[in-house]
Amino acid sequence: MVEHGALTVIGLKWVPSFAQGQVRDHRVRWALREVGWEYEVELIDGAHMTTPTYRAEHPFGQVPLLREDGRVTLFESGGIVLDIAERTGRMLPSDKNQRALAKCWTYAALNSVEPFLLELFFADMMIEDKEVARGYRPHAEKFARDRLDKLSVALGDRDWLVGDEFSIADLMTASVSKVSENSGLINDFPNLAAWRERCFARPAFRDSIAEQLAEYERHGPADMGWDQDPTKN
Ligand SMILES: N[C@@H](CCC(=O)N[C@@H](CS)C(=O)NCC(=O)O)C(=O)O
Repeated sequence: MVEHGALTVIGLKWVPSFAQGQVRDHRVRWALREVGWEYEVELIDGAHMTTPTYRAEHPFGQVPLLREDGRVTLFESGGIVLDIAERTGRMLPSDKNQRALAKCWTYAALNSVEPFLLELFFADMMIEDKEVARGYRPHAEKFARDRLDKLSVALGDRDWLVGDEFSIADLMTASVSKVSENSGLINDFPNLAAWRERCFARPAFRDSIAEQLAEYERHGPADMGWDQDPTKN
C-alpha cells in the first residue's frame, strides 16, 4: 500500500454541453480511481483561474490540478497520470521495456495525437467565423484522419496499446480521442472504436465521467461568472 496525502482534484464548475465529458480533469479522476486512491474535488470558476494564487499553482491557469497534503501541487494531465502510475506501480507493464514504451505513448497521446484532433475540434466547434471554419475543416480532417489511421495500424488487433493489460498508454490515448468526439471520426476505424469502448467500459472511467457530469448538472454558466452559455451568443 503506497502512502499518500489527502488529494484534491481541481475541476471546473461548468462547461458548455459540447465540452462536457471532455474536460481533462476526468483523466486525473480516472487514474486515481484505477489505483483506488480517494480524492476530494474542488470546482473553480473562470475568475479564479486568472488569480495570481491560482497561476502560482498552474502556470497556464487551467485545469486539471492535483493538490496533495504534504506534497507539491501537480498540473498537466499527462504529468499527473504518469506520476500516479509511477508512485503506485499500477497502470504500467511490469516488463521494463514495455514500461518505457507505455510512457512514450503517454507523451505521444498528448503530443502526436491530441494536437491534430484539437484542430478538427476547433474547426467544428471553436472558430467563430464559420466561413473560415468551413475552409479550414478539410485540412483539419485530413490531418486528424491521418493520425487516427496511424494509431489504428499501431494498435492492430491487440486489446491494449502496450503489453497485455490496460495501461496509462490506453488511458491517455483513449481520453485524447474524446477531443474529436463531435466529429465521429473514430468510428471509421473499427479496431480503434472497439479498443476505446474497452477503455471506456472500465468502472473507473465511467464513474469519473459520471461524477464530472453530475457536477455540471448542478451548475450553470453563471457559476463560471458568465452571463450566459458562451456558445449561445
Ligand atoms: N495540456 C493541458 C491542457 C489543459 C486544458 O486545456 N484544460 C482546459 C480544460 S480541458 C482548460 O482549463 N481550459 C480553460 C482555459 O484554458 O482557460 C493538460 O492536458 O492538462
